[in-house]
Amino acid sequence: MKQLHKVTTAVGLLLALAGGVAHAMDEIKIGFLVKQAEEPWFQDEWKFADQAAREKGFKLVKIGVPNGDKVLTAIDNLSAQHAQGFIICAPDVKLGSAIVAKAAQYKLKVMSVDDRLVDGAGKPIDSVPHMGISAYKIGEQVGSAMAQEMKKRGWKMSEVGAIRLSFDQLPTAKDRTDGAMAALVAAGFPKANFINAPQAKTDTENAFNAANVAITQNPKYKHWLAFGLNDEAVLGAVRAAEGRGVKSDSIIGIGIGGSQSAMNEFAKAGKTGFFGTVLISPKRHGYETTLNMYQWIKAGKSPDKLTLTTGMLMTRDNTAAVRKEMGL
Ligand code: FCA
Repeated sequence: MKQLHKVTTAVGLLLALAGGVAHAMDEIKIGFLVKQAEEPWFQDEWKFADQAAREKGFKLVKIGVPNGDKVLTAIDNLSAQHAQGFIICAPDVKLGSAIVAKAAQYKLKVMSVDDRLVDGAGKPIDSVPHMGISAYKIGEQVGSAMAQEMKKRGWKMSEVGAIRLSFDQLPTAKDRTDGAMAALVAAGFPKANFINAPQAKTDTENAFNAANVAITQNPKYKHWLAFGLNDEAVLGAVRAAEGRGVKSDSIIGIGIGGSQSAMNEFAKAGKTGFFGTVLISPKRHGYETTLNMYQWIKAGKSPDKLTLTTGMLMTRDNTAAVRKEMGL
């Protein structure tokens, strides 16, 4: 009898364990991989992705992937943890084919966010659903807003240098700055007054260094414009201008993003050269992409192939209203 009891207990234990394993395998697990985890934009994306996970009861695995090695290890880890899919903003869009191959090897679904993956020939990989921003159009919003503010301040355009913080190896970055230049030119800004300032990486420090060179080499300008792919780029340029003695009313910097980096700047007691930003939606990019992935895994409903989100100009005068209108 005692023996039989032991056996039934052991069998019961085994069944419970097997059930637990089966449950862990059934559980929906989604990775969210971002290239620059320290950047407030990506923190916000993660925050909204977490919200989706809480609401739907799935597990979200957040991993920072600052380089190609980290990307490949992260995908290995996701597979080992029995995840079924992941969303990625890659540190280099040219990793596209490698990412797609690795995901296929493990039967993981993959979606990209912000930066669209490209193949060996530099062509966007259509088979990977993507959510990005309408880069050129948002760039035009930046350029038009600069032109308008420049006119309001009564600047002579011939005396203004426009620093283009560039990161042309990333298509969305190039489209953003191209859009800004086109809008400025359309408003009568002289093409010769653009100064290209290439960034080695898309963060404030690299933008600072690039802008510093641009300003030092162009002492003839009285006033400055600064634009780039994100708020960090423009903040770098604004800090560099301050360092070179440019007063805040002699520079108009307009970024793209609108997360904490911009909010901190607007919260400062005195106005700085960071005049505004085009607010984009971390909620759509974090919450919606994750939810799309969840429905893809759970119900086989594949996400739209391409979604491009819009933005709204935000300055220190209308921060609360614009954030509200964007649902933030
Ligand atoms: C790119 C930029 C980020 C953010 C995002 C929407 O990934 O590097 O700063 O602007 O697009």
